[in-house]
Amino acid sequence: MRSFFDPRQLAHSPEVELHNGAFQPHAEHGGRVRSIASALGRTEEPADHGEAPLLRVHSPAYLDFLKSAWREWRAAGRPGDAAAYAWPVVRRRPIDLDRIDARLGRYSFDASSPIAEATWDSAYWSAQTALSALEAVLAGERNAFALCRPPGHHCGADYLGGYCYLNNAAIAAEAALAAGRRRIAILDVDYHHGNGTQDVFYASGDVLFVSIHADPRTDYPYYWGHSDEAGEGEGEGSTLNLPLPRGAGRTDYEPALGRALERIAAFAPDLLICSFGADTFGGDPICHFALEGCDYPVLARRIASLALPTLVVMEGGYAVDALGANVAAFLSGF
Ligand code: OKP
Ligand code: ZN
Repeated sequence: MRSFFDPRQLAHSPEVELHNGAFQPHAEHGGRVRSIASALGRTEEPADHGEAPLLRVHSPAYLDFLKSAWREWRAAGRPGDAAAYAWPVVRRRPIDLDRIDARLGRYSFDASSPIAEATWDSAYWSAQTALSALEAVLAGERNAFALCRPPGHHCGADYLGGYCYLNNAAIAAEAALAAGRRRIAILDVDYHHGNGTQDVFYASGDVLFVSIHADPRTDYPYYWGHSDEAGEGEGEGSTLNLPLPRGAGRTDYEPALGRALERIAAFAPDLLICSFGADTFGGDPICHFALEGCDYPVLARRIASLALPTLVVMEGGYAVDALGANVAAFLSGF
């Protein structure tokens, strides 16, 4: 399978994240994709598609914020990376405030995604990586893999969070629609619910979003991913959430995947985008499923049995020692 990767994605390196009440080294570090890239061997560098495809998903004000937040933070005399600590849960005033602290809260939903000096650049090339892999599929390649980092599925049109700044899968889906594809299915098989992707397409009937993830009653991101969220308006029925309990292994995962694939097949899309996280692995340090390395080719073969042109986009996965092998195992199933 052709794989795309840009080393500029390595530059993003927030020092710490707030995790379980303490500042800890950031789990989403460059070593993750280094491990994957070396397991894959050959990768291709993406072309630059510019900002227009990003603006099909994200608001101009949000992109301006992402580009300037770190500099504004430092200009305000702050140490370290730009990170939110106050959120406008109750929006009593128009939120377009000048103060960097206020804007950080306005454009984020959690404290796990600091903006470091190189964050914009890495997120930009992460999105370009997805767009270039998509281009290969649109040009006739059966499948392609986008080794994206930082990941994307938690961020929405105008908010970041969950290590995500630009929604790579959503940007690829919008680009595919702009290129004339009519119906896109997104299958999100990261451990965490892809709340950002769900939000972007919640009212869209031409993009089906299906996600298998840890039950948000016990797991991040808590406020999205429950089984009664099914879409709204023209998108009514085009969201399907399949939460699983902590501890789920292959025998729990396979029936959920069966339901997901049935729904996708019934939707009859022109293209499948698979948001793939290897944080479903039993050895993952921050997640609680129990998949094994040998399960990944089996699950991937089932997805490939849909026989749809498929773009695989990298999301999470934090067991760095096994990560490269697990991703390679998943891709081998195609
Ligand atoms: C990103 B991806 C729980 C904190 C959760 C954020 C996790 C983001 C995961 N104590 N921190 O979906 O793999
Ligand atoms: Zn995840």
